[in-house]
Amino acid sequence: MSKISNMPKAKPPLKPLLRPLPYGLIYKPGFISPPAKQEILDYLRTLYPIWENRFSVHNPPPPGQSQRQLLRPVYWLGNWQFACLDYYHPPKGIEYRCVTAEKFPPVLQKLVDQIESIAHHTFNEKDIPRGWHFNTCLINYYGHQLAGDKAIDVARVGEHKDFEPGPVGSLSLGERALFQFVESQSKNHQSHVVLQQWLEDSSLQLFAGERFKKKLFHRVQRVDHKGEPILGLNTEHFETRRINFTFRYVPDEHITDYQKFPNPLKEDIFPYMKELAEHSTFFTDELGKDIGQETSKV
Ligand SMILES: O=C(O)CCC(=O)C(=O)O
Repeated sequence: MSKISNMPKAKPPLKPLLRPLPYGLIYKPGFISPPAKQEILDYLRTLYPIWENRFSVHNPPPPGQSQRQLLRPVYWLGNWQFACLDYYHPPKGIEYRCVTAEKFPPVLQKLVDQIESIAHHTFNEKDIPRGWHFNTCLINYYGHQLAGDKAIDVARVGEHKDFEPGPVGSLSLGERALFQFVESQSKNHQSHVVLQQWLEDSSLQLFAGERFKKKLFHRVQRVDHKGEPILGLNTEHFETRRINFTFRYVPDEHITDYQKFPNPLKEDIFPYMKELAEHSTFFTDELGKDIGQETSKV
């Protein structure tokens, strides 16, 4: 008998327990390095997200619906799709939906370049429209609304589709979120969960194609509540425990400077532009250009 047989067997190296995901879906835990995460958090602490209403004077609630505030503070980069402008929704809803906004900071641009390259290497050409690149980012803050002595958990997003053409890339920071792709026949039918994925801190998710991007809806069902909130963010009366960035593509010709918007729509979004301008030289300049234009006409 060899001595070796009495020795404890060497354990096989631990493999990450990753299931093979179907075509159209990519998930990479740990995609954001710790230094990049720190840089993103430092950047987030310079932003002042806003609370938007879903409707406005010139886009009032349809019959049966009433004015409501979005469930979370948001910030957009590249272009701002104010909820009251009804979001970018081709083929019909393309004009005056996207207002020119601030550029991505270098740390996000670097990650975006990597994500685009992953998309080109993984997805079929037919699922990547000509000219596709990430030029739009929605930053969603998930957490608790603090109202007096009450803390209301609003960390969820109802089922919807992102209508911008091509793949969508999503980066997550903070507590993990349960993200679901669902099949939905109508508002009166219960949706059926097709696939769900926990989106962890520092992870990347990318989705594209007929099934995950075009056919299925997606939603955030809940966000864990196990760690500490993310501190130092400028979200008054709101405790944030997760931040998500979704990167999208809007063709440049559908992104319009504020000063070029028709007056009724300008009136609707002016209060938001003003609020953003309180902390952003970019938005101050955009409003300034508009005033310049008005006076130059006189
Ligand atoms: O927070 C997330 O993971 C997803 C956000 C989302 O669905 C969206 O921005 O459209």
